[in-house]
Amino acid sequence: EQEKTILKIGGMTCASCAATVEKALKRTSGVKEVSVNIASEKGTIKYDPSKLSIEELKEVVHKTGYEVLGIE
Ligand code: 9UX
Repeated sequence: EQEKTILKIGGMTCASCAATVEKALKRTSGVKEVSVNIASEKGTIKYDPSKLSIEELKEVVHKTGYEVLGIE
């Protein structure tokens, strides 16, 4: 099972910020693919919805110190 979501992420001001968010998501169980784009401030995530929810994905981002501004 796989779903794709795009999170709008706030507070990333450099490429290192984006890498931090990307790494945190990548090591989360149930996350299949992650791409965080600093310019668009969007994180595209493919994940298994039977393993984790969008709320949990948002929490991972929040715990890295950035904000989830919305879901697309
Ligand atoms: Mo992005 Mo930071 O710079 O200390 S990782 S602002």
